[in-house]
Amino acid sequence: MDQLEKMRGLVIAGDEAGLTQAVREALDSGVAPIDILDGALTPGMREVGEQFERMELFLPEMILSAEAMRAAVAVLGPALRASGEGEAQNKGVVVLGTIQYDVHDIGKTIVASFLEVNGFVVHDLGRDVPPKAFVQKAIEVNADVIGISALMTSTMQGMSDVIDAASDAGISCAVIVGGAAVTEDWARHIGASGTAKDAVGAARLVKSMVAEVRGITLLEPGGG
Ligand code: B1M
Repeated sequence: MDQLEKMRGLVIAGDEAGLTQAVREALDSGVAPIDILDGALTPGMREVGEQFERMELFLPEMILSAEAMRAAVAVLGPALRASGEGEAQNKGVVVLGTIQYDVHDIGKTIVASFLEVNGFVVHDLGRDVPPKAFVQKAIEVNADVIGISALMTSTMQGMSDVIDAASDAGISCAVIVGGAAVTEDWARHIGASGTAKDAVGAARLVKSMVAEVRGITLLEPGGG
Protein backbone atom coordinates (compact mmCIF):
# COMPACT_ATOMS: atom_id res chain seq x y z
CA MET A 1 0.00 0.00 0.00
CA ASP A 2 1.49 3.39 -0.88
CA GLN A 3 1.92 6.15 1.69
CA LEU A 4 -1.01 8.27 0.51
CA GLU A 5 -3.39 5.32 0.51
CA LYS A 6 -2.21 4.36 4.01
CA MET A 7 -2.82 7.89 5.35
CA ARG A 8 -6.26 8.02 3.72
CA GLY A 9 -7.14 4.78 5.51
CA LEU A 10 -5.87 6.12 8.85
CA VAL A 11 -8.12 9.21 8.52
CA ILE A 12 -11.11 6.94 7.91
CA ALA A 13 -10.09 4.73 10.84
CA GLY A 14 -9.73 7.80 13.08
CA ASP A 15 -6.27 6.61 14.15
CA GLU A 16 -4.68 9.87 15.34
CA ALA A 17 -1.37 8.39 16.56
CA GLY A 18 -0.94 6.24 13.44
CA LEU A 19 -1.86 9.10 11.14
CA THR A 20 0.45 11.73 12.66
CA GLN A 21 3.30 9.24 12.55
CA ALA A 22 2.54 8.37 8.91
CA VAL A 23 2.41 12.09 8.01
CA ARG A 24 5.80 12.67 9.67
CA GLU A 25 7.27 9.68 7.80
CA ALA A 26 5.84 10.88 4.50
CA LEU A 27 7.28 14.38 5.03
CA ASP A 28 10.66 12.88 5.99
CA SER A 29 10.67 10.79 2.83
CA GLY A 30 10.07 13.89 0.72
CA VAL A 31 6.33 13.78 -0.02
CA ALA A 32 5.11 17.37 -0.58
CA PRO A 33 2.70 18.66 2.10
CA ILE A 34 0.15 19.67 -0.54
CA ASP A 35 0.17 16.08 -1.92
CA ILE A 36 -0.49 14.74 1.58
CA LEU A 37 -3.44 17.13 1.94
CA ASP A 38 -4.97 16.65 -1.50
CA GLY A 39 -4.01 13.02 -2.06
CA ALA A 40 -4.72 11.52 1.36
CA LEU A 41 -6.24 13.67 4.13
CA THR A 42 -8.99 15.46 2.21
CA PRO A 43 -10.13 12.36 0.26
CA GLY A 44 -10.14 10.46 3.57
CA MET A 45 -12.42 13.04 5.23
CA ARG A 46 -14.64 13.07 2.13
CA GLU A 47 -15.05 9.31 2.44
CA VAL A 48 -15.88 9.70 6.16
CA GLY A 49 -18.65 12.18 5.25
CA GLU A 50 -20.03 9.81 2.62
CA GLN A 51 -20.02 6.88 5.04
CA PHE A 52 -21.73 9.06 7.67
CA GLU A 53 -24.41 9.97 5.13
CA ARG A 54 -24.94 6.27 4.27
CA MET A 55 -25.08 5.57 8.05
CA GLU A 56 -22.11 3.23 7.74
CA LEU A 57 -20.37 5.18 10.51
CA PHE A 58 -21.70 7.40 13.27
CA LEU A 59 -20.91 10.63 15.07
CA PRO A 60 -18.35 9.25 17.59
CA GLU A 61 -16.37 7.75 14.70
CA MET A 62 -16.66 10.97 12.68
CA ILE A 63 -15.29 12.85 15.71
CA LEU A 64 -12.31 10.48 15.91
CA SER A 65 -11.58 10.99 12.20
CA ALA A 66 -11.89 14.76 12.63
CA GLU A 67 -9.48 14.75 15.58
CA ALA A 68 -6.99 12.63 13.62
CA MET A 69 -7.29 15.02 10.68
CA ARG A 70 -6.80 18.10 12.88
CA ALA A 71 -3.69 16.58 14.44
CA ALA A 72 -2.34 15.70 10.98
CA VAL A 73 -2.99 19.24 9.71
CA ALA A 74 -1.11 20.59 12.75
CA VAL A 75 1.88 18.38 11.84
CA LEU A 76 1.69 19.64 8.24
CA GLY A 77 1.49 23.33 9.26
CA PRO A 78 5.24 24.06 9.61
CA ALA A 79 6.03 22.10 6.43
CA LEU A 80 3.38 24.04 4.54
CA ARG A 81 4.74 27.35 5.79
CA ALA A 82 8.30 26.29 4.94
CA SER A 83 7.14 25.47 1.39
CA GLY A 84 5.82 29.02 1.03
CA GLU A 85 7.34 32.41 1.37
CA GLY A 86 8.12 32.30 5.09
CA GLU A 87 6.90 35.03 7.41
CA ALA A 88 3.72 36.91 6.62
CA GLN A 89 4.67 39.78 4.34
CA ASN A 90 1.50 41.82 4.67
CA LYS A 91 0.42 41.21 1.10
CA GLY A 92 -3.02 41.79 2.56
CA VAL A 93 -4.93 41.45 5.83
CA VAL A 94 -7.59 38.75 6.13
CA VAL A 95 -10.12 38.13 8.90
CA LEU A 96 -11.16 34.48 8.71
CA GLY A 97 -13.58 32.28 10.62
CA THR A 98 -16.26 29.60 10.52
CA ILE A 99 -19.73 31.06 10.77
CA GLN A 100 -21.89 31.06 13.90
CA TYR A 101 -23.43 27.71 14.98
CA ASP A 102 -20.98 25.80 12.77
CA VAL A 103 -18.09 23.95 14.42
CA HIS A 104 -16.49 22.59 11.24
CA ASP A 105 -13.09 24.25 11.23
CA ILE A 106 -10.64 21.82 9.65
CA GLY A 107 -10.98 23.26 6.12
CA LYS A 108 -10.94 26.83 7.44
CA THR A 109 -7.69 26.10 9.30
CA ILE A 110 -6.15 24.72 6.10
CA VAL A 111 -7.25 27.87 4.25
CA ALA A 112 -5.60 29.98 7.00
CA SER A 113 -2.31 28.07 6.54
CA PHE A 114 -2.38 28.57 2.78
CA LEU A 115 -3.05 32.28 3.12
CA GLU A 116 -0.13 32.63 5.54
CA VAL A 117 2.06 30.61 3.16
CA ASN A 118 1.17 33.15 0.48
CA GLY A 119 2.24 36.12 2.59
CA PHE A 120 -1.11 37.33 3.97
CA VAL A 121 -1.63 38.37 7.59
CA VAL A 122 -4.46 36.18 8.88
CA HIS A 123 -6.61 36.89 11.93
CA ASP A 124 -8.27 33.53 12.52
CA LEU A 125 -11.35 33.98 14.73
CA GLY A 126 -11.91 30.23 15.02
CA ARG A 127 -15.32 28.63 14.71
CA ASP A 128 -18.91 29.46 15.70
CA VAL A 129 -18.18 33.14 15.03
CA PRO A 130 -21.13 35.60 15.23
CA PRO A 131 -21.54 37.83 12.13
CA LYS A 132 -20.79 41.04 14.02
CA ALA A 133 -17.51 39.63 15.36
CA PHE A 134 -16.17 39.34 11.77
CA VAL A 135 -16.99 42.98 11.13
CA GLN A 136 -15.65 44.28 14.46
CA LYS A 137 -12.33 42.51 13.87
CA ALA A 138 -12.17 43.73 10.25
CA ILE A 139 -12.55 47.33 11.45
CA GLU A 140 -10.00 46.82 14.24
CA VAL A 141 -7.28 45.42 11.93
CA ASN A 142 -8.27 47.36 8.79
CA ALA A 143 -8.81 44.13 6.88
CA ASP A 144 -8.75 43.90 3.09
CA VAL A 145 -10.78 40.69 3.07
CA ILE A 146 -13.24 38.89 5.34
CA GLY A 147 -13.31 35.13 4.68
CA ILE A 148 -16.18 33.02 5.95
CA SER A 149 -16.37 29.24 5.99
CA ALA A 150 -19.57 27.19 6.37
CA LEU A 151 -20.07 23.45 6.02
CA MET A 152 -23.78 23.14 6.66
CA THR A 153 -26.82 24.33 4.73
CA SER A 154 -28.33 25.33 8.10
CA THR A 155 -25.48 27.76 8.90
CA MET A 156 -24.89 29.30 5.47
CA GLN A 157 -27.46 32.06 6.01
CA GLY A 158 -25.12 33.55 8.60
CA MET A 159 -22.76 34.45 5.73
CA SER A 160 -25.37 36.80 4.38
CA ASP A 161 -25.66 38.39 7.84
CA VAL A 162 -21.91 39.14 7.79
CA ILE A 163 -22.28 40.86 4.41
CA ASP A 164 -25.21 42.92 5.73
CA ALA A 165 -23.28 43.83 8.90
CA ALA A 166 -20.24 44.87 6.82
CA SER A 167 -22.44 47.01 4.62
CA ASP A 168 -24.20 48.58 7.66
CA ALA A 169 -20.79 49.41 9.14
CA GLY A 170 -19.77 51.04 5.84
CA ILE A 171 -16.53 49.07 5.45
CA SER A 172 -15.13 48.51 2.00
CA CYS A 173 -13.34 45.17 2.41
CA ALA A 174 -14.19 42.21 0.18
CA VAL A 175 -16.18 39.34 1.69
CA ILE A 176 -15.42 35.88 0.34
CA VAL A 177 -17.15 32.64 1.25
CA GLY A 178 -16.29 28.95 1.05
CA GLY A 179 -16.74 25.49 2.50
CA ALA A 180 -18.30 22.29 1.24
CA ALA A 181 -21.86 23.64 1.28
CA VAL A 182 -21.11 26.83 -0.67
CA THR A 183 -21.77 27.13 -4.41
CA GLU A 184 -21.08 29.90 -6.94
CA ASP A 185 -24.83 30.52 -7.10
CA TRP A 186 -25.05 30.93 -3.32
CA ALA A 187 -22.11 33.34 -3.27
CA ARG A 188 -23.73 35.44 -6.02
CA HIS A 189 -27.14 35.25 -4.34
CA ILE A 190 -25.89 36.76 -1.06
CA GLY A 191 -23.69 39.35 -2.79
CA ALA A 192 -20.34 37.88 -1.72
CA SER A 193 -17.26 39.17 -3.55
CA GLY A 194 -16.29 35.61 -4.52
CA THR A 195 -15.91 31.98 -3.55
CA ALA A 196 -13.27 29.28 -3.91
CA LYS A 197 -13.53 25.50 -3.84
CA ASP A 198 -10.30 24.83 -1.94
CA ALA A 199 -7.44 26.44 -0.06
CA VAL A 200 -5.28 26.98 -3.14
CA GLY A 201 -8.20 28.70 -4.88
CA ALA A 202 -8.87 30.75 -1.73
CA ALA A 203 -5.30 32.10 -1.76
CA ARG A 204 -5.63 33.01 -5.44
CA LEU A 205 -8.98 34.69 -4.81
CA VAL A 206 -7.69 36.66 -1.82
CA LYS A 207 -4.77 37.91 -3.91
CA SER A 208 -7.10 39.32 -6.56
CA MET A 209 -9.48 40.72 -3.91
CA VAL A 210 -6.66 42.56 -2.11
CA ALA A 211 -5.57 44.05 -5.45
CA GLU A 212 -9.13 45.19 -6.12
CA VAL A 213 -9.62 46.68 -2.65
CA ARG A 214 -6.25 48.46 -2.81
CA GLY A 215 -6.74 49.54 -6.45
CA ILE A 216 -3.69 47.65 -7.77
CA THR A 217 -3.64 46.19 -11.31
CA LEU A 218 -2.38 42.62 -11.45
CA LEU A 219 -0.14 41.62 -14.36
CA GLU A 220 -1.90 38.28 -14.89
CA PRO A 221 -5.34 37.06 -13.78
CA GLY A 222 -5.09 36.09 -10.12
CA GLY A 223 -1.31 36.36 -10.23
CA GLY A 224 1.28 39.17 -10.13
CO1 B1M B 1 -20.10 17.32 10.27
N1 B1M B 1 -21.33 17.48 8.77
N2 B1M B 1 -21.60 17.57 11.54
N3 B1M B 1 -18.78 17.08 11.65
N4 B1M B 1 -18.93 16.82 8.90
C1 B1M B 1 -20.75 17.51 7.42
C2 B1M B 1 -20.46 18.93 6.96
C3 B1M B 1 -21.90 16.82 6.58
C4 B1M B 1 -21.90 17.20 5.08
C5 B1M B 1 -21.79 15.27 6.77
C6 B1M B 1 -22.83 14.51 6.00
O1 B1M B 1 -23.94 14.43 6.42
N5 B1M B 1 -22.47 14.00 4.84
C7 B1M B 1 -23.18 17.28 7.35
C8 B1M B 1 -23.81 18.60 6.88
C9 B1M B 1 -25.04 18.39 6.02
C10 B1M B 1 -25.50 19.66 5.42
O2 B1M B 1 -25.80 20.61 6.05
N6 B1M B 1 -25.56 19.68 4.10
C11 B1M B 1 -22.65 17.36 8.77
C12 B1M B 1 -23.46 17.31 9.94
C13 B1M B 1 -24.95 17.06 9.70
C14 B1M B 1 -22.95 17.47 11.24
C15 B1M B 1 -23.73 17.47 12.56
C16 B1M B 1 -25.08 18.21 12.55
C17 B1M B 1 -23.88 15.99 12.98
C18 B1M B 1 -24.72 15.75 14.21
O3 B1M B 1 -24.46 16.29 15.26
N7 B1M B 1 -25.73 14.94 14.02
C19 B1M B 1 -22.71 18.15 13.52
C20 B1M B 1 -22.87 19.69 13.47
C21 B1M B 1 -22.11 20.42 14.52
C22 B1M B 1 -22.17 21.91 14.29
O4 B1M B 1 -21.44 22.44 13.48
N8 B1M B 1 -23.01 22.61 14.98
C23 B1M B 1 -21.41 17.76 12.86
C24 B1M B 1 -20.22 17.58 13.58
C25 B1M B 1 -19.02 17.21 13.00
C26 B1M B 1 -17.76 16.86 13.79
C27 B1M B 1 -17.59 17.68 15.07
C28 B1M B 1 -17.79 15.40 14.13
C29 B1M B 1 -16.66 17.06 12.70
C30 B1M B 1 -16.08 18.49 12.63
C31 B1M B 1 -14.79 18.64 13.40
C32 B1M B 1 -14.11 19.96 13.10
O5 B1M B 1 -14.13 20.51 12.00
N9 B1M B 1 -13.48 20.47 14.11
C33 B1M B 1 -17.46 16.84 11.42
C34 B1M B 1 -16.89 16.49 10.17
C35 B1M B 1 -15.43 16.15 10.19
C36 B1M B 1 -17.63 16.47 8.95
C37 B1M B 1 -17.19 16.03 7.55
C38 B1M B 1 -17.20 14.50 7.55
C39 B1M B 1 -15.85 16.50 7.04
C40 B1M B 1 -15.61 18.01 7.07
C41 B1M B 1 -14.13 18.26 6.84
O6 B1M B 1 -13.38 18.53 7.76
N10 B1M B 1 -13.68 18.08 5.57
C42 B1M B 1 -18.35 16.65 6.66
C43 B1M B 1 -18.62 15.88 5.37
C44 B1M B 1 -18.02 16.57 4.16
O7 B1M B 1 -17.71 17.74 4.15
N11 B1M B 1 -17.90 15.82 3.10
C45 B1M B 1 -19.42 16.88 7.64
C46 B1M B 1 -12.27 18.21 5.19
C47 B1M B 1 -11.93 19.67 4.90
C48 B1M B 1 -10.46 19.77 4.47
O8 B1M B 1 -12.74 20.09 3.84
O9 B1M B 1 -14.06 21.68 5.30
O10 B1M B 1 -14.73 21.23 2.89
P1 B1M B 1 -13.68 21.38 3.90
O11 B1M B 1 -12.69 22.58 3.48
C49 B1M B 1 -12.11 22.70 2.18
C50 B1M B 1 -12.99 23.45 1.17
O12 B1M B 1 -14.37 23.38 1.44
C51 B1M B 1 -12.44 24.84 1.19
O13 B1M B 1 -11.06 24.65 1.44
C52 B1M B 1 -10.89 23.58 2.38
C53 B1M B 1 -9.57 22.92 2.13
O14 B1M B 1 -9.47 22.50 0.79
N12 B1M B 1 -12.92 25.84 2.15
C54 B1M B 1 -12.90 27.17 1.84
C55 B1M B 1 -13.35 25.72 3.42
N13 B1M B 1 -13.61 26.92 3.95
C56 B1M B 1 -13.32 27.83 3.00
C57 B1M B 1 -13.39 29.22 3.03
C58 B1M B 1 -13.03 29.91 1.86
C59 B1M B 1 -12.63 29.24 0.71
C60 B1M B 1 -12.55 27.87 0.69
O15 B1M B 1 -13.06 31.25 1.78
C61 B1M B 1 -13.31 32.00 2.93
